[in-house]
Amino acid sequence: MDKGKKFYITTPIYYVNARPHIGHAYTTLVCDAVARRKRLLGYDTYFLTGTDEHGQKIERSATAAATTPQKFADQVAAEFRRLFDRMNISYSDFIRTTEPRHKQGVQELWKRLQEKGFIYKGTYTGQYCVYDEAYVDSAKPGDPCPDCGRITETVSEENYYFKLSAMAEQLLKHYQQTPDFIRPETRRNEVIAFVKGGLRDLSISRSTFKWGIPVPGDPKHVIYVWLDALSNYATAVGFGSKDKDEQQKFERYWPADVHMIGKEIIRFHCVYWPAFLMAAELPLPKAVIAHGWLLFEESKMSKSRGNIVRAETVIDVLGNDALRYFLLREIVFGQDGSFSFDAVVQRYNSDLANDLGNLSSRTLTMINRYFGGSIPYPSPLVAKKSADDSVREQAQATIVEFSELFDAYQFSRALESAWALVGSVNKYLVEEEPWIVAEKEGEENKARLATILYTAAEVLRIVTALAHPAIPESTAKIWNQLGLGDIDKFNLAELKWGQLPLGGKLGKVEPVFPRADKSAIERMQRMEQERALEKERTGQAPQTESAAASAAAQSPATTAPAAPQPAAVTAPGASAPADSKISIDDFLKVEMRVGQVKNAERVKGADKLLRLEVDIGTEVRQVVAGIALAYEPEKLIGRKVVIVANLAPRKLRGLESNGMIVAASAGDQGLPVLASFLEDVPIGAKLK
Ligand code: ME8
Repeated sequence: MDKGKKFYITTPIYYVNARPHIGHAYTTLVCDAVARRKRLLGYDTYFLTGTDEHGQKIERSATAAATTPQKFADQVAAEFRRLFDRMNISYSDFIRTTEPRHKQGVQELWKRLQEKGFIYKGTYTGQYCVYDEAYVDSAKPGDPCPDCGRITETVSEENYYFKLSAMAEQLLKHYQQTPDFIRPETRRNEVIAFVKGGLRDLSISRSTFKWGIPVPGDPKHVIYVWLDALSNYATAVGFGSKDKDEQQKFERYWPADVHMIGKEIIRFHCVYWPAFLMAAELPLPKAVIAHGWLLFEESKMSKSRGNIVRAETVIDVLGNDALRYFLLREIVFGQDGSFSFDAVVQRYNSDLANDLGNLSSRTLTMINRYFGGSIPYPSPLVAKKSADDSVREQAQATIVEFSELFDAYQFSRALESAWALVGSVNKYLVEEEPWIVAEKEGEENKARLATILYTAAEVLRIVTALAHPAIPESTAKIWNQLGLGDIDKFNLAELKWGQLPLGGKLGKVEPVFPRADKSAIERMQRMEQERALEKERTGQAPQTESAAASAAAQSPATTAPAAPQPAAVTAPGASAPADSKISIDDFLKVEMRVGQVKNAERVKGADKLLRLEVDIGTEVRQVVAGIALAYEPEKLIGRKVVIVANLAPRKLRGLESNGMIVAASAGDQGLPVLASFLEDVPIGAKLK
């Protein structure tokens, strides 16, 4: 390995208030693909991911889950790590912001900022969005956060401030001089406009809660969670450490080459972070690359919206590479893109099972059958055709094109170009009909057969090498079947036509991409549904104030605690921890009404779900409820129920659910028991 070439790439560190979903998996697997390619190209690659564990949001989440913030963080951080291991993510390091190495580094950064005169004390009175852990200078009391829409909270406290206003010019100069610092261009323009609009000093400490890193010399204050979190990129590679090896590590890897993030956290990464680094006189990262959002059912996949899909669901049914290929090929990197189970299965079948899978299995099977499993010698002179040359030329061009596109983060187009080559060679095989040539006698035919199969195998090798960072597991298998050993030892920088060892013995040939049938889609949908209901029933999920609210909002299942708990019915992002009291105003936000079931039927393919039509006086609502294990649909018709009427609608199994039926959870299995009245109550009556 060339020690001179290093590459340091990071994912955001993920909040531990939410369990991982495909959105988190997306950023991480994109970074993984980039890191894998860099490693194959000979770069000394450091790939960092981890979890963001401090702050008011996490403290409240822990309180709501009746546990300590540390235990809470331990549990969710372990879930992230398990998922990334399961996804075969090749991270070099997983940092947790509660680790001593990180705390020490953050305090060191604080001291430097202080020494250089960038920190002062003042009083902050204004609005704060706990969900985004962000100050909202533009908001008045009661206003929603402009980013997430949740109601901001008024805070008034003596804080430490960072002189962000002093950095504007230096930042603008940097954006100007380093056009590649923020990518893509649209995001760069957004950031420039934001900074040109004027920067106010930033409050960088909080004193009204405890869960954070203490301010050096003033432990009544904890360091603002974004200053804490952003520093992870430096502390993970040794910033602030007293250990010599760690210091050398920092020298070696800092600055990061790429911070990969979702577009919603661009301001923190492109304004605050470089400002902190400039003030501390540390080198800036080379690039911040912001991708778009994965959408599900047309809105951003996020826990608070309740429209998440877990990566495990796709992995369980179709494998890691199916998920990776889909996300890299289908989503235009940088833009928002929709996720759907149908589309994953379609892509998997067409590109992997059909195109690459067929190329691999028929080429290798024929080499086994006609050449005893040894790579045949292409005849340089006898029985050549121009079709052979065109395939070779396309392969050579693809190596260049793929590399340029992939290195420019245009994963979809890079894969498209590799698959165009696969398409060409599949067509070549159909036209050259090696299976017919094999039946003909004579040396010339034998030579022709050798050339055709060599050409196909060489394309297979080239595509396998190029696609390895994107779909590492299946390409490692194909590489092995080609008899080439460990693909991770291959030097991708030297990839060119003609490296397939002539006479080389194939490995054991087996299908790599079994076709997925229609039931795959149903299985994934069912798994998602069941996992959501299961978590809700067993309460295994770490419940945050917004988690609890979104659990109520998200799922029509009524196997949740008996009646809506106060914490479960505050709006997402609302501030009441479960063990504290809520005001009557909070309670009144929940609109509960008496409804009458007009119609009820089972939801096809979902054991636990019923589709109900419920008359609530002013209208008839469709509600999808997880009560099928306890109630026969026919017996519900005419029954009066209690419905939470002002929940955001949610789709389940393609059906929109408009509200939640209130039920107790009873017995060992937590079966639902519908709330009801002894006296007769009119339809539409409000509960209060
Ligand atoms: O923001 N589509 O953490 P977070 C695409 N702790 N990517 C998505 C996504 C979606 N629907 N949902 C999440 C934080 N992501 C802070 C970061 S860094 C110093 C601190 C990905 O748990 C995407 O990368 O909210 C996004 O930026 C990140 O998860 C947000 O994770």
